[in-house]
Amino acid sequence: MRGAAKACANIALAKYWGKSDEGLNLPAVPSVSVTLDALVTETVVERDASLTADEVVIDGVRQEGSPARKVTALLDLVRAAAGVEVNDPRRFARVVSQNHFPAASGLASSASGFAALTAAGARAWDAPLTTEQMSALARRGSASAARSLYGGFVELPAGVPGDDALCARMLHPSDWWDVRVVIALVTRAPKAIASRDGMRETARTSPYWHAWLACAPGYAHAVKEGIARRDLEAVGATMEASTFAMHASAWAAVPAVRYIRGVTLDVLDRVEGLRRDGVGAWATMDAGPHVKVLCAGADADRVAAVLREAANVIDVRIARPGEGVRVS
Ligand code: 2P0
Repeated sequence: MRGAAKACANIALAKYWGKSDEGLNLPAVPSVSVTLDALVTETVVERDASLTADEVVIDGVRQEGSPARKVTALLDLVRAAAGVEVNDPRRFARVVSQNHFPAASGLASSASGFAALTAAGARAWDAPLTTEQMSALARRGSASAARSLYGGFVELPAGVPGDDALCARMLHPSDWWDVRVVIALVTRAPKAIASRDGMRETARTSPYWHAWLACAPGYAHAVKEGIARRDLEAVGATMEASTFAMHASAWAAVPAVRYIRGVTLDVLDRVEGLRRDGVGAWATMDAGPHVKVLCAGADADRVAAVLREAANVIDVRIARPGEGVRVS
C-alpha cells in the first residue's frame, strides 16, 4: 500500500537535448551522465482508497495543474504495469516528495523526482518491474530521470520513434572513478524556459539544430571512452564541447532559448583561470544558469574555494558519484 524511494539527480557529461518522439518522450541523441550523491529526492507514495484524485505535495506545497498532472500521468503508467484498471475508483494515492537540494531552482529535480516517484509507485502497487522497466517508465516523465535509476556513470541511448522500452544503463558503478562535481548556484529565480519547451523551440526554429544532432553522438562516444580510461581531460573537454554545442543550438532558436546569464560567464572565466593555473576543472550548464564543475576528488576543495569568490554565487556544493534509486 505504501512505497518510499530515494533517488539522486544526475548531471549529463554528454548532453541530451531534443526528442525523436514527443509522445513517448524519446531522446533524439544519446547522453551520458554521472549520478550525484549531494542532490537527493525522497518520495513516498501511499495508496488511499478514499481519495477521488491523486494528491501531490512537493517540498511541502500542494501541487495543482501541470505538475500534479505530470505526477498522475506517471502513476497511471505504474498502475497500468501493476494491472490496476484504468477506471478503478480506488486507484488514487497521496504523493509526498521532498527535494534535499540546496535552495535554488534548475538543479535536475525532475530527474531525481521522477526516478523516485516511479520506484516508490512500483512498490506501492507491487508492480513487478525490473530496474530497466522502471527506467523506461521514468523516462516518460523526464528523459533525464531514466538515468537516475542507476548509480555511477550512466548512458541513455537515443530513442528510435515508437520504442517505449528505451531505458538507461549503468556503464560503471559510483566507485569507478574518484571525480567530483562542484555545483555553483547563481540564482534562486525559477527557470525561465522549461527544458521541454526549449528543446521543442530549438528543433523547430534553430538553424543549428541539425548540426547539434550530427555532433551529439560523437560527444557521447568520446565521453564513454574517456570514462572507461578514467581520462579526466578527455571527459572534461568533451563535456564542455557538448555543453556549448547544446546551448549554441538553443541560442540560435527564434526567439533565443537562453539559460546562461551574466553570472554564469563570470564562473566560466574562473574555471578557465583554474585550468591556466594547472587545475583540471571543466564546466557544464543545463537548462539553467548554474555551473557544475567536473574535477578530480583531490582538487574539489580548491575548485569550490575559487567558485565561492565569484560575486553572485549563492552556494557551492561538492557532489560525488552517487548510488542508484533505493526503495523501502
Ligand atoms: C541532460 N537536460 O542531458 C539535459 C541537458 C538539460 C540540458 O535532461 O523534456 O527535464 O522532461 O525529458 O529531462 C533536462 O531535460 O527533459 C535535461 P524532459 P528533462 O541532462
